[in-house]
Amino acid sequence: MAEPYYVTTAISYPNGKPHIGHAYEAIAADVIARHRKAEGFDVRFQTGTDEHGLKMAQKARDLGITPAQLATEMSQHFIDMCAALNIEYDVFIRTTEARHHEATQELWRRMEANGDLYLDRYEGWYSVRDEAYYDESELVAGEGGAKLSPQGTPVEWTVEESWFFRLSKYQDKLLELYNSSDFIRPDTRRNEIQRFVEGGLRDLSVSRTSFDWGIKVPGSDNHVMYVWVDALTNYLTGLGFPDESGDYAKFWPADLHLIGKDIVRFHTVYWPAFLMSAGLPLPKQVYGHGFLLNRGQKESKSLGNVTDPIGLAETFGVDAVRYFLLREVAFGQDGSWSPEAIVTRANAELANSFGNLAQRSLSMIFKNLDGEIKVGFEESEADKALFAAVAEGIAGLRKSFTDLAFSDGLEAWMRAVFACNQYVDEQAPWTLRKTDPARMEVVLMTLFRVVRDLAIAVRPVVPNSIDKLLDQMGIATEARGYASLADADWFTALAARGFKVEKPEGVFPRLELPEGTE
Ligand code: ME8
Repeated sequence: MAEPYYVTTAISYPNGKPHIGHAYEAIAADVIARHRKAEGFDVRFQTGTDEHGLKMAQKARDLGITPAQLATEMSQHFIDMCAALNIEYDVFIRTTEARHHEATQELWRRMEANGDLYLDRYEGWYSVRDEAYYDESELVAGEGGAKLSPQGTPVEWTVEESWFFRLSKYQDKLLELYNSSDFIRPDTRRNEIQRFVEGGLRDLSVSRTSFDWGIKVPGSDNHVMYVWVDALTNYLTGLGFPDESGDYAKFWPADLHLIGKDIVRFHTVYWPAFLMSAGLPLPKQVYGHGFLLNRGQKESKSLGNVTDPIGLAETFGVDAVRYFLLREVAFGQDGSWSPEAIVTRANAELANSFGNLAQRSLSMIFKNLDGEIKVGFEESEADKALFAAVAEGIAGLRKSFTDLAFSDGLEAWMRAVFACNQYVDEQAPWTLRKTDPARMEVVLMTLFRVVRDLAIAVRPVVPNSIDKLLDQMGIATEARGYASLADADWFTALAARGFKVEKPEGVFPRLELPEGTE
């Protein structure tokens, strides 16, 4: 039976439309899910929206609608974004769903049963924008001496009765977790969190009484849970928890929570502590990716540089955007995008290198061999060397993708593409056509085989385009996973069933900068 693999994104606050950061995270998670599927895993991929909390309540009040209306309207934009970006999730969770209230209340009861929840009075700083409590010592001075959170957001002094979670009790266990596993990646984030926890943990305020847009605390009706207790539990809800059979039994603990660097503390301090308290297994890994900037600047409403990811996919094509984001940014670090950078990268690597290789290989087979697949010839040293170079590139891609080093993986793949283009130039099949037609056949068939292999390898990143290409090459949908790379018979089987290459159509168009780009 296939090994299960469970990957999640953060669930987004639908207090506005999705931005490029949401798109980036969804695309990265989607590539991880597709890569694991191609490797043969039984994959579960979950994303969704985080609909409670003060931030949502305040935004709805500003707009003069209810938080439920805001959540429903805005959540749809995230669903639409996923469709536009070809994000193949299994579950899209909304935290306002009844099943999620049930799961979260059950987690609460288990933490309470373990003696980790007590009622007290909270007095301290809260940032609505971060939905986070901060210590006085963590605050920084803003303009005119205003107190700001370490993320630069406004904080307000809050005093209210609150339930507390005994976070302090988990300090040693958390440090042990960080030291004994790859729980937090990359290392920079691990070090950051380790220092924070070593500095000492205070008990955490986990309920609020000053507003009611949230999940009710069991047996304490005037309290709603702190939105992060609610939000983090989504990862269990989507598997059917508190029912611990079925999907939960199969997929929990999660293999990977993919999130951005600003919410690592919630996922690597609070979340494992809640789970330890409730006696549930911990996720295997939390990866905090970097931020995506617009020409080096954070996108914000006040700068007027907020990008609509759906528009981006419409302008450049979804696969060019997906490829660009994973190729350009060293995963884990911050990265920048611009229209020029997308166009340059997509044209150089997708259109001119791989696209051109595929297009000219198929065209020559169509024109010179009447589209026929030929078998039963001797490979020369040059052919063998090319197969080896391609196998090496693909092995590099697979290893790097498993390690979430997407840019390295695509670079290894590109090296193999370059080797193929060099082979075409050196073998010059257009000359062989006149001088040695038998050798030309071998060269063209070698190209057909390596193009198919390279296409399968990069399919998780640019699935639409690759599927169009593989359709033209007669490769069945179920033969597009990495296992097919090891199938020694595919090529003779294709010839045996009389498959012929038709006049090919390019699948990676050359892009132009949209008019009006500065
Ligand atoms: O934090 N570049 O929601 P969110 C890359 N609801 N990633 C970015 C980014 C950027 N410029 N801006 C934000 C929340 N992100 C919570 C999560 S999970 C149980 C609850 C990432 O809508 C951010 O780091 O503010 C997070 O992983 C995701 O987008 C959603 O952010």
